[in-house]
Amino acid sequence: MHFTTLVALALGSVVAGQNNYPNMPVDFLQTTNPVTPLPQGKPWGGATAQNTNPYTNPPNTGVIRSFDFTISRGKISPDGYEKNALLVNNQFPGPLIEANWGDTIQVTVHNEIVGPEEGTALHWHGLLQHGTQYMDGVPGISQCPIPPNGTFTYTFNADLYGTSWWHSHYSAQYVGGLFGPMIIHGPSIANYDIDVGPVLLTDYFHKDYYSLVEDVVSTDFNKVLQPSDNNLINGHNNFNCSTITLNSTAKCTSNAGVATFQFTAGKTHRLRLINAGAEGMQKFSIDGHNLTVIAQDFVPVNPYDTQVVTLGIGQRTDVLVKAPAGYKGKSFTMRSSLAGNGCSITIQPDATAVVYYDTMHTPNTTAWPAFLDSVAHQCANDPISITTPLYPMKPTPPTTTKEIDINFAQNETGYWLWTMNDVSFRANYNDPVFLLAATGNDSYPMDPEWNVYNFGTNSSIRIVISNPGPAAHPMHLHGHNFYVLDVGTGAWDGTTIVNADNPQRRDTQIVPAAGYLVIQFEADNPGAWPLHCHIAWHVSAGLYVTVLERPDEITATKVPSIMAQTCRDWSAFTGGYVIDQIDSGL
Ligand SMILES: *[C@@H]1O[C@H](CO)[C@@H](O)[C@H](O)[C@H]1NC(C)=O
Ligand SMILES: *[C@@H]1O[C@H](CO)[C@@H](O)[C@H](O)[C@H]1NC(C)=O
Ligand SMILES: *[C@@H]1O[C@H](CO)[C@@H](O)[C@H](O)[C@H]1NC(C)=O
Ligand SMILES: *[C@@H]1O[C@H](CO)[C@@H](O)[C@H](O)[C@H]1NC(C)=O
Ligand SMILES: *[C@@H]1O[C@H](CO)[C@@H](O)[C@H](O)[C@H]1NC(C)=O
Ligand SMILES: *[C@@H]1O[C@H](CO)[C@@H](O)[C@H](O)[C@H]1NC(C)=O
Ligand SMILES: *[C@@H]1O[C@H](CO)[C@@H](O)[C@H](O)[C@H]1NC(C)=O
Ligand SMILES: *[C@@H]1O[C@H](CO)[C@@H](O)[C@H](O)[C@H]1NC(C)=O
Ligand SMILES: [Cu+2]
Repeated sequence: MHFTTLVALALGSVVAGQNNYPNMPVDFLQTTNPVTPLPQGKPWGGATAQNTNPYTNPPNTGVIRSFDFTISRGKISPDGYEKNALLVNNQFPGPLIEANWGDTIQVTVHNEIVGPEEGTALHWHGLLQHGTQYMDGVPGISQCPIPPNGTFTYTFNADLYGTSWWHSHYSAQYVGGLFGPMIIHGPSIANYDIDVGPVLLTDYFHKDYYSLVEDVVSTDFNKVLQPSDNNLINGHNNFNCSTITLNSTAKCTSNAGVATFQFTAGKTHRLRLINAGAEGMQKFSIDGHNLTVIAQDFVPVNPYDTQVVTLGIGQRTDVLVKAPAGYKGKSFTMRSSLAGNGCSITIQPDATAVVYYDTMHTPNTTAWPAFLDSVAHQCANDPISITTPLYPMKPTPPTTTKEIDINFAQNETGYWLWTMNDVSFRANYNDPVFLLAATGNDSYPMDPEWNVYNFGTNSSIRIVISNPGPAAHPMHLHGHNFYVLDVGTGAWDGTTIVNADNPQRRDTQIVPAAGYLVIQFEADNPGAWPLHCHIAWHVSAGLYVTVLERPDEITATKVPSIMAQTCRDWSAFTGGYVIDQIDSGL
């Protein structure tokens, strides 16, 4: 046994925590403060969130933001329990990527994963990758994996602005630690004084990701449901080591510490909430403070007030927090809890952090009743009727409508798998769908397991997702912000469009249990775009389709030779090494 005495474990205890992502570096401009324009500053000129279509007019600054990512194995103990992880530059969570709208982001990735070796690929969640799909980072779709000892440089435009994250899309590697926040500064969407930066909300597992995937993709139904062990805010939370059995080599410390955030009384703060977790739906709140929602995913919205924000995995919500002048000297509990009511599977659902003014001390504040109620009962996003994007867009009738049903069943060899229209997806890392399409090879064998939906030259695509089962799913589409036309329980009535003149747009939306989700998007981005559940275990077990959009125009993409070279390198690696692809691959 090895664990230290339990001190300061009570809710809201203040121990040696920290925020990994303090306020923005100075070379990134606060758009709310008038400053002397610099070459890299305010490149969007007179563009505002209200007057500029973000999908047709991204600026081009000519500025390159370079990052160097070395991926390796390492040990971490963010909640006091030591475990093996996959890390970028030995950091957990991974480094912040930060740029201005219109900059070019360049990330050079070195795959130094050994013991055992694994391929990898990094995805930049929510960016459109218009004309650069080969940089989308999805193995078996947009690239071959980066082989062990390989180096690959991602180069892409910061084509939308706001809050997001990057993560590995290779199996469930990101659950093992390969993820981090991404901030793209753009035109002002609201007035605030202080950008507090990213607030990562992540359910947390003590087992390594690989053994979790082995359990989750299983013939044994009892293994499919793997509870998370803890919940973290910016990679911190306390854990009570006495609640688990520890062997002689295990290391566990009970008072690891919580994240802390310094606020200024009388000022308005911007928090960038990100659910970068594996399985759980997060409910976020700060005792004694109201939240004003100003953006959902990469879409600025007309502000609305709330005391609790719901985030499915992959979703982001930017909130403003106005700090009353009278809060000087006080401390408050920040909370993120995994939604109950069958919505998340967890042993320890509650993450806390401390919001303090001037001097930090142990908060003794109580949660909003609305927060407790939402944690207990609301297994869905806020009603979409509440939100309208700042830049209004009205969808036209679609040229095609596809219905897709989600299901969960055993395949012929007894594995419990998720299906979309009865097919459980499985990637072929050696034959990325987009790269095949880009070579104009329309004779390639379209493996039914790739679950490709060819939408031809359709200009507007509607997808009606039916989810009869008992689990909610955060559905994410690459390459687009989709319109959310309707969402709810039961079946869609076939006509209702909520806020028809300006429906919600975002890149991830929760389809509730025993419910439906109707999305629509313009086919303005030729490519082979993943549409999948962002619960790591569900996409591992096949809850995935590829939207093949304007395949005739994909051939115009000038694919750099590094893509073919990476496939040759991957093929050379797999030639001498049998890849144990224990899941769908994504
Ligand atoms: C990667 O490099 C290490 C150290 O140089 C070497 O031991 C290993 O065999 C290499 N792996 C591959 C797949 O080339
Ligand atoms: C930690 O867990 C043990 C065992 O369940 C329990 O007895 C103890 O009260 C817990 N400590 C705290 C501070 O919650
Ligand atoms: C002890 O626990 C640690 C961490 O959970 C694990 O990595 C290790 O394999 C275990 N050792 C034994 C002998 O079971
Ligand atoms: C929160 O909002 C309510 C309703 O608008 C208001 O009465 C209250 O004063 C606000 N509280 C704080 C701390 O801003
Ligand atoms: C916390 O506040 C409650 C009432 O608000 C009070 O009863 C309790 O004594 C306080 N606890 C501490 C440790 O200050
Ligand atoms: C069932 O799924 C498992 C896990 O993906 C796979 O290994 C197996 O080949 C599948 N069986 C059949 C008959 O497709
Ligand atoms: C098309 O791709 C398939 C699968 O990689 C390959 O077998 C076939 O030779 C290709 N056809 C042409 C004409 O390149
Ligand atoms: C539109 O998409 C449907 C699939 O939903 C497809 O069958 C049809 O061929 C497409 N139409 C055109 C003109 O490409
Ligand atoms: Cu799911």
